[in-house]
Amino acid sequence: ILQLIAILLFNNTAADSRQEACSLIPEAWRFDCYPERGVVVTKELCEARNCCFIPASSPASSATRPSRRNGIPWCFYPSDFPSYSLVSLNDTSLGQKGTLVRNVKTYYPADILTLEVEIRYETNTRLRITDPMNSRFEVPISVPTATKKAESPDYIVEHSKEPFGLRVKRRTTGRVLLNTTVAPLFYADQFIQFSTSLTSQFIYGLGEHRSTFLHDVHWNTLTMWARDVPPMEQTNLYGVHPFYLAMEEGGNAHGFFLLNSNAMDVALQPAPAVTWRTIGGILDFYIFLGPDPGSVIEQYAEVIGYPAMPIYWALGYHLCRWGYNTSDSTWEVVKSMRNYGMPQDVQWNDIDYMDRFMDFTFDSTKFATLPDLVKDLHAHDQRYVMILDPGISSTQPEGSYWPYDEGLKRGVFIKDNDGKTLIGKVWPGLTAYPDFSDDVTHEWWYDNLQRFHQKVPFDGLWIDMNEPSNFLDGSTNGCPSNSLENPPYTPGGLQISISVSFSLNLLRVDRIVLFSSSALKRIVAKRPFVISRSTFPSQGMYSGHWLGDNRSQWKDLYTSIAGMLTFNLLGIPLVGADICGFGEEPQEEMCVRWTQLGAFYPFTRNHNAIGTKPQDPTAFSPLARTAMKQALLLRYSLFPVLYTLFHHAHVHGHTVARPLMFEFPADVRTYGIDKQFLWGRSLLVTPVLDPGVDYVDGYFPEGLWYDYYMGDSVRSKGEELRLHAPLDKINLHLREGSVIPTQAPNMTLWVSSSQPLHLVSALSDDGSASGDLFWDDGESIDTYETNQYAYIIFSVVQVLTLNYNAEATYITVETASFYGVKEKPSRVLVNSQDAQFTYRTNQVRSEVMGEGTHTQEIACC
Ligand code: MIG
Repeated sequence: ILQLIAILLFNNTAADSRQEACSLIPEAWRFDCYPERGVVVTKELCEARNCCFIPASSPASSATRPSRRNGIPWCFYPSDFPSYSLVSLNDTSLGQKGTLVRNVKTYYPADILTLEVEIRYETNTRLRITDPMNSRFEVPISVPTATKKAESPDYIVEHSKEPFGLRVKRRTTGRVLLNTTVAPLFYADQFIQFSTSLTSQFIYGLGEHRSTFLHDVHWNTLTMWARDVPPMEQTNLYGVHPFYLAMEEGGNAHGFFLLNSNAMDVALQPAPAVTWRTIGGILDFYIFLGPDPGSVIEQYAEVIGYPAMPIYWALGYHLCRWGYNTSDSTWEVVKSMRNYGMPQDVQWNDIDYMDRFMDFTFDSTKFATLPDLVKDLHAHDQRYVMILDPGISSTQPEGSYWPYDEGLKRGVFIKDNDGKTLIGKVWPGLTAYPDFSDDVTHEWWYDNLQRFHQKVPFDGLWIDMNEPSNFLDGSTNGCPSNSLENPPYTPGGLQISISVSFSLNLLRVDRIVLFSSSALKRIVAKRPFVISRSTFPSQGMYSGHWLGDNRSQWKDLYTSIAGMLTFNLLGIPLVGADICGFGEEPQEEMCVRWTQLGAFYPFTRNHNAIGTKPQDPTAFSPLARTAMKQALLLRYSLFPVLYTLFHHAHVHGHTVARPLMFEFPADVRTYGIDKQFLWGRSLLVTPVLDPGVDYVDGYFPEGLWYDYYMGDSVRSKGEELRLHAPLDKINLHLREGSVIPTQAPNMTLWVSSSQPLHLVSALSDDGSASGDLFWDDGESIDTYETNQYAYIIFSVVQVLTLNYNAEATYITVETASFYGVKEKPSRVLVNSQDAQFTYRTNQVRSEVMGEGTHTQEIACC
């Protein structure tokens, strides 16, 4: 009996001291030991995992979980939870390689007890940490390979042996950018998990989600698994981007990229810290040292690939809707746009052009005039884009539908576990899914496109439903029953069909986009234009993206800015939301405001769902129409600026639509801004996002800003300013020190881009300014790479000089404005010749024109 009492007492004491150790862990630092959703975690369940169980004191602010476990986990790892130990570490030519061993199994099946870890010092600003076992699935995107260790890295890597953990520090500041010792490492066959502290609560990226630009770290779990679902908060959407950008003190920034395409959760908590939880693949991640936000994105682009240089008309206005119903009614809209002098470069068709929704067909009755419509568009320097879905109808009588027959013959379709073609269901009914990981499929896809192009000479492609979407669960045979279908842990706790059929999702790289892009290159022999709904890192090299099925609501107008900025971080700058909203019907005022904002989406398309009223610009009152036209003309006049920004995205990995914090990283007040943004470094856009107002409040970082239209200056101390914003105006400001090239707008970019330039210089206090222009034929492939372009640097130091990389006599300057000129100059000289000019407060506008003059110098003020 005594013995028994002693044992009980002893046990109690052990339990007490354990409980005490558990309670010492601050709530913000509790790492969830029971992330499975939909389970009510009891003390018993929790303790069966050897974790701490403490009901949390208060619910968290952002409730991301059902039941009482919202926010702060009640079941969390104790500090001595078993993990891996580092048993050896050796130097390699690139860094180090170590062996990790776990002695105690976890509660997930198939723990991998011995691991290798390789630390590669790839460049001075890029560190890669990977597990080089190679026997597991790796994402098939090509990344640069380093051959020798970086000589003077901006980072220091430290490790702890028992339990194993890594710490990465910024050399200059000592700031810890990564610290995996905060929670145990898991590496089971279908459950890989690690955590790290974050440098601050300022974390961005992690697409695709509908959220504010700045993520909330208050117990906010972001799930990643490509899925066809309209944009809603707290759920995984069309694309997968396991990349974040994080701010440090003093305006430094770094990036983190997990190269893994399996379904995963990324759990943010207020410590601040993040937990990565994926159900397959390997551990393979990068850290980019920046040190400013822009260079982080450049370094990320270097790994995933630089965005494509778009064909010029990609930057024009696109008009689309689902439910035009006939080619004639599509044509009517095009004509009506022309009648009103409304800029439009591209007309689109949704699935209604197809014969019973089958790819590579068109409805021979309702869309009988489609080929003529396309011909007419081309005659007006306009372009045509139509939709394609990956699912191929599998139920047509043999001999009547070439894409399926031929696909079967060539064996391009994904098979189920029994080796039969896997059949799902999409718009055309039952469908087979091409296996886009296979090169045979590449040729088959090209053949289909090429054959269709002979009937309808389309110019670009819109790829929808490529998550891939399936209206069935799994297939006509349901889902197979295996461990892939029933993983021990399901990210997001969602019903996510992890069917073998969806190996495409496991591969994740949207090769349908790659194939479409390369086929287009062969068929039209110009820069391919592809817009895709589903995306993965590296896809910016081939396509742009629209933000999916939003609604005609003010809130959607607002969240589109965050979506656009996030995709600019993710290497897909050619992005925009459906202007005026896809679902529901917009009020006129909202559609005007949306068209104004949309004029500054890098990709600007008005698109609308079936069964809703027309919402193209011509469908509204004369007042609204005029305001929309003005916004579109403004965009067209800024085309040289936008085009040049895309050049920098393509060559350097720069963002096009840019968050304010990228230009003002030292100003913490810019960190959360997602109601305003910049084009490049110098154009500040402040749209109206609310109904019934004729003003807008915007934040102006410290400095001198000029009203784009009038040239009036505002000097800001770094403050919010109220701006006048009547219905027909979107506020646009030029940052001091910039020179931008503009053109007289027209109804197509083909016409307007041949106009001479008007240069606008916004002078700093000391009278200086600079800017640039990239110019080429707008459509040939690889003009930069083959040196077929002009590049001009504008700089004002008393005199505006134009520095050409090559003889570019075809670029002419017609006028030049100078904002910030305090007194009327006595003369303005162009190439040393007196030129005509006008002066009004603060502003000189000078005529430059002279037939065939090659402007080199404007001496103004
Ligand atoms: O199941 O093609 O996001 O833009 O209009 C819906 C019809 C399929 C979804 C796309 C949307 C498109 C619609 N598509």
